[in-house]
Amino acid sequence: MRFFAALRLLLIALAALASMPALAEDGYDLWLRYAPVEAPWAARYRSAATGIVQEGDSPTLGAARAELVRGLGGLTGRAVERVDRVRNGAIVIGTPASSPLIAGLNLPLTDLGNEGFLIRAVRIGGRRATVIAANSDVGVLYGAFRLLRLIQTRQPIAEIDLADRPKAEFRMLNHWDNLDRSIERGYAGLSLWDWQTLPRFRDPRYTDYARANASLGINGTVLNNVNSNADILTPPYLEKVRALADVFRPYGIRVYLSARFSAPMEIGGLPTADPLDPRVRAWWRAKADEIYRYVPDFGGFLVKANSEGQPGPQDYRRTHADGANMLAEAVAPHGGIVVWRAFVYSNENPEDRARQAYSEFVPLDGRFRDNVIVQVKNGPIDFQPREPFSPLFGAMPGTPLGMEFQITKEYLGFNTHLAYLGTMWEEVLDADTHVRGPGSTVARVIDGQLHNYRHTLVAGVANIGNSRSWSGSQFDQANWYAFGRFAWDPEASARDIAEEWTRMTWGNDPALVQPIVEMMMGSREAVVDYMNPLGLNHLFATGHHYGPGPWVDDLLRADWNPVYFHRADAVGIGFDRTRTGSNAVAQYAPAVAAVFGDRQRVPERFLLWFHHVGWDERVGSGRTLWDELVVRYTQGVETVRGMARTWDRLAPGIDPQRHAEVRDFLAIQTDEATWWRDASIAYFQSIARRPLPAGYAAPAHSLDYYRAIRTPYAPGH
Ligand code: BDP
Repeated sequence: MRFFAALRLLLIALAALASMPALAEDGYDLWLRYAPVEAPWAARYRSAATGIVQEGDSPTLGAARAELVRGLGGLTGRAVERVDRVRNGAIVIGTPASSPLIAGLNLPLTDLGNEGFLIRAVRIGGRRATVIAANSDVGVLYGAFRLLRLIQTRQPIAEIDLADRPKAEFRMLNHWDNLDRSIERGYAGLSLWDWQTLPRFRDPRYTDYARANASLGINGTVLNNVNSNADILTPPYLEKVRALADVFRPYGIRVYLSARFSAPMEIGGLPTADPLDPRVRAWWRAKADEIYRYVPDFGGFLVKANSEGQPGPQDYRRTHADGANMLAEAVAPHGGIVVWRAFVYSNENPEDRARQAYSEFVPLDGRFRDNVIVQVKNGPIDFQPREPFSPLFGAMPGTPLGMEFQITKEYLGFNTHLAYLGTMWEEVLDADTHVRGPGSTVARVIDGQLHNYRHTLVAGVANIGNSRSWSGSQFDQANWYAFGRFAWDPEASARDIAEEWTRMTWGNDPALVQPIVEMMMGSREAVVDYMNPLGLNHLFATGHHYGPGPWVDDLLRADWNPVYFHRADAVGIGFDRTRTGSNAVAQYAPAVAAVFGDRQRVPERFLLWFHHVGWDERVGSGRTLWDELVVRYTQGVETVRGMARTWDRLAPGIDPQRHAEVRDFLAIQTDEATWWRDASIAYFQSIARRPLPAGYAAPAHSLDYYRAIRTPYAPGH
């Protein structure tokens, strides 16, 4: 009797343990947690993963195998080792060149390019096996990560036959990291790159960083800030850059550097940086040769020139093409590329800031060397919570244009606000430029289909630092993840990506997956609502961009002031960019311009981006514009409260440390969303001079109170 009672207790205790979420996760493992698969699936996956056959060897094949050993071991709860010959359930990895077994299978690999892969269930000598085959070792690595993802998200693999390849050639992170390890617009701690202890000490995190990127197919990383320091190009730093490149190479990741245009003067002792001066050209050629001696597969340069005070070719009355081509000529013999940013605007130029990049770059179409890519921010202004797509997309058929997304949430609540950016990027990529008729989406510009670009690029400003969770918050990991997935496939679905990430990061229980995905899918719209509804933008506090500052009107440059962007007056609010205003609409294809330029047809989400609208004019809901603004601001806060409630309910299924962090961040977000709502309503009400709609609470404080808030130590600045 006592025995059975004790047994019962033991069983209850075991059951409790089994149903308890894994303890003490802090997010370090990202979406590569490889937590054990639950019962019905475990047996299936075990029988399809009994050992790994790898013929031939290379650092990259070794990395692929190591990931499979680690991942399959964790997922199946049983050691999966390298084996010498094919047995039932073996996983065979390699290329036709490295593996006679794979060569003998005559697999259809020709269409997979250099980085694609094939995963297929086959029989080898009568035994069941799964092959991961590719034309290159890095393709095999990507295939290994894909197989693991399928298991992590509980997909059947017994009959698998899956081929995939990336749609963009360059899939690149841009780190805005400084040499003192501060990060411009970084909210996740210090830079991962510990320049002080490099090159000797290679922090194991560098390898985990590479693994995470390779799991998404990210194949390039720019190590330093676009507001760059020429010292990165000097030998002591090139030694350190080499060490990082050596760690990343097996994972298919090339290193790039942001080049300071005036470097020939600062570290080269020349009196000029004029791109047409032969001494300057010779200096850059020699510098490129030197860099390639350190890093033979160096990717090339990223350049921010003549933008926000950075030096550039226009200092010498040369064009962006002159500047880019000089650098392109220097790296061309080594197979490098130059990524030249189109984020330019000038104070002397009174033209609407939304028009300036187009005005400067379109006349240069076709004038760039063939190893130059022009990198364009998604919208015409600057990474705002919502912008229409940049009119440059579709307007430069003779110049490869790359996409620049901002993963770090400078304008969407730093690391504390839960905002899934997949929906924002999908909105931009799906937007139809109409330049070659309907269906000319931005995605098809970017992946080169539309204009047959010789190079294609998707870049993202990284949100990665040395915080334990890498991104400064659990949910910001989803943005790193989504960026990588969209870079691989610009036509991917934000919802599918959110679901994948959720399954890998939080668990496969539908009771978790469904509510978390719903939270994510609505989260960015909530930020738009409580910060910048109905097409408003750039209403942030000065410098650090933390919190609202719609009243700011005293900055040096007109187009740094929020009042420049919202143009609220006694009559109404919004920037007239139609023919009666700046006519920025004319930079879009006629079919698009006709919609954006028409007050009746413009999508409401862009209403005040393109139109100055009277406070009492009616909008889609039937309310007046003023009432609608108040409703949207309030709705944004309500959505955040709803996310917090959902999250509380999910506590039993989530490990305590990660759950608590998200819970507390949602509380911060609730406070800050309320701050945004109240401050914005207080300010706009002082101009509109209209009462709040019935049932909507007045701001908690006076306008003066909000105007007096100062936060000089806000991060990232
Ligand atoms: C702005 C950021 C600034 C960057 C700039 C850029 O506030 O820190 O240097 O973008 O992209 O949004 O160059």
